[in-house]
Amino acid sequence: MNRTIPHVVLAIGLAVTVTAPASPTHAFGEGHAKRIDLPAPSAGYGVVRGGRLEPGDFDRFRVYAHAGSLLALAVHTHDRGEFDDPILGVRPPGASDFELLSDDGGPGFLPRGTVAIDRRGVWEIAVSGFGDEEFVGEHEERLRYRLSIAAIKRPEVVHEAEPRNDDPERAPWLLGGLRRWSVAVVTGSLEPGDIDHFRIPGYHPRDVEVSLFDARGGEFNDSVVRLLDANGEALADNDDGGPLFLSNLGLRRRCGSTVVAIDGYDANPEDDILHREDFVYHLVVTVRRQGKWSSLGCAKGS
Ligand SMILES: [Ca+2]
Ligand SMILES: [Ca+2]
Ligand SMILES: [Ca+2]
Ligand SMILES: [Ca+2]
Repeated sequence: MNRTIPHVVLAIGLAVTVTAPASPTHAFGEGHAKRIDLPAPSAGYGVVRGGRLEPGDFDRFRVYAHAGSLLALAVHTHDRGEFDDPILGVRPPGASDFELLSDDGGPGFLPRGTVAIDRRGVWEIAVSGFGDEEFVGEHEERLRYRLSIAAIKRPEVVHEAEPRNDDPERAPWLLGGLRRWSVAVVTGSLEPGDIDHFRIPGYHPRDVEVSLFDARGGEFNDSVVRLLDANGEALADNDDGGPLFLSNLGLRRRCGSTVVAIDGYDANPEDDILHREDFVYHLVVTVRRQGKWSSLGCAKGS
């Protein structure tokens, strides 16, 4: 099959641009020309691309990445991985083997993970169905997905508005929320007993997806993530959605701001000792605005 690969340029320090292939292969957003201006300041830049898989099909995306950066990738589906089972691969420039091969990083059967970029150039991201680890289309999956691609330019640099983020009412705002898709990337640090909050504005009905990553695939670090409304009421929480002990979750919000709380797993919540987690994390928040701005906007102050 004569495939045209969408080329996503994550130009660190500049707006993200996506150049259109000569003939888009799918109608569901793969390969359509688009320019996305991302909010600043941010630890990195992100884009979301929609795709569709059917038996015999696989999708490839090309991302220009800089040495020293980190790619954080997540595939989302409507059923949050309950039945859909895609896989994800990342191949370095000029390499024949995939460096990241993720099947069920989480939640459910969905893949996600990070790749440390050790050389500048065009990295290939491939999405296919369960069992197709050669990425040639040999699978039986039939699904629509969204691929969230975040490039963290300096993964060792923490900026999370500490100690202001201890207080949900003073926490930094993420995302303007005015675009159809928005991606925010924060590099933060959890120290024993620490909790970090970030706020997402509530101008609009929207789908919110929150993924927490570290540089080692969650093998040693154990987060808990909660979503709260502006009054501190719990909307959703997740402990080990994946990868491994890291957390991810999503929900649809009608109106009102949403607070993301990053906490460490506390093995004994009844005692006076708070969590002992101590690690640098990368938080990727993806917001998809629902409906038209003019007709579905939320009341001011909601
Ligand atoms: Ca899978
Ligand atoms: Ca912190
Ligand atoms: Ca904090
Ligand atoms: Ca956990």
